[in-house]
Amino acid sequence: MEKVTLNVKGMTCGHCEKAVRTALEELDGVSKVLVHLKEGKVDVEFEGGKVSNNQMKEAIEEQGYDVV
Ligand SMILES: [Cu+2]
Repeated sequence: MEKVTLNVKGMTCGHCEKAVRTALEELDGVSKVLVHLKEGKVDVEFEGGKVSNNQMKEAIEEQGYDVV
């Protein structure tokens, strides 16, 4: 299992948190998502061969948030 912390811009409330968390959880290979709303950070645990950082970035961006 691998871990990454993504810096996500634009999350302001519980709705944003849920949108980002759900988008990531729907990706095959993602096992755990922890959103730190105030810090604008998202911890992700995932299976390295199954999902890439780029896929996570795209899933978040599709929800309208920026990964920096
Ligand atoms: Cu919001």
